[in-house]
Amino acid sequence: MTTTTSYLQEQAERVSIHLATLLSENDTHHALLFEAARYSLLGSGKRLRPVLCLAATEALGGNTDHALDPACALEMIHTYSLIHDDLPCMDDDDFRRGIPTLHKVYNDAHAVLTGDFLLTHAFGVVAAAPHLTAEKKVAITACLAKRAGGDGMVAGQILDIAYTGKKVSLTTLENIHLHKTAALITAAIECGGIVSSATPEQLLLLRAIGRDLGLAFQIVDDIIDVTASEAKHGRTTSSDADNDKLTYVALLGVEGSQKAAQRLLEAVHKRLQQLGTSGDITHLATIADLCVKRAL
Ligand code: GRG
Repeated sequence: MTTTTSYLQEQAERVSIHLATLLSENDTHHALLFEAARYSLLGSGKRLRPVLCLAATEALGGNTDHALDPACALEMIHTYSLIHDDLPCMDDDDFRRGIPTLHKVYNDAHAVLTGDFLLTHAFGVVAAAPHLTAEKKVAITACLAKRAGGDGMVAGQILDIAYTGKKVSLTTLENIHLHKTAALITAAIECGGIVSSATPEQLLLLRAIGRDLGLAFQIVDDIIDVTASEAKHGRTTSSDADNDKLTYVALLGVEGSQKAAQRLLEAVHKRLQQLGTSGDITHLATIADLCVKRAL
């Protein structure tokens, strides 16, 4: 059996290869747009959301080849959100995935349009997926629209901006991150369930797993933001603090945040056991562990 790290690497590579085919280098018609999209998309992302989609498909006993297109659509939506989030009107970041942000290489307008293109292309990829029934394509489209849009990630980003620099309660912070971060992670797991024809009860469990794992992922992101800054700069200020963002660490401390992430992870494992599936939950379970124990 492959280890979790090699499973992750293999599946991430599988996703990257398929992504490259979905954004052809040979499209000379729209070369500038495709080149910019490829710059951001084919870089060094962890591919967490697509790999979660594949692992959830496996957990429910489905065929992961059939999940590859929705998995890539998720990565396109995630990458668009990063491109827009890095713009001067949002977080104003100069580097992403170890390379200069897209608007630094091209310009702000080009970055906005490349993000728009990746978002729309994602839905085109789902519509054209060769192995999915029309019913599954509709269910995946609805799921992606809900979790990436006004009831998910975009709503979370709006809340995040509205509360920047303000004092917020733990409940408000949780609500921001449930939308901004956990919604797309939930979509990844849910799409795996749809591909594998999960029952309504299993879909409910998958949604709860996505919610808890997404929140745990964000809490760990906040911890890494502080601890990496400490290790790197010998100071407790972080990029979140620099951007006047409230974090779990600011509200709960590092230890309290670690405990909260651990509690969420335990809930994820409990629900995975309740799925009652004939599929193999091993990889989904170990990726969940990695989300909480990661250092990046
Ligand atoms: C602009 C609509 C819109 C939304 C932006 C994703 C996002 C919402 C903002 C990015 C800022 C941020 C730190 C969000 C929290 C989620 C998160 C940790 C994103 C980074 O995801 P990773 O770690 O990144 O999976 P890679 O590069 O590995 O894919």
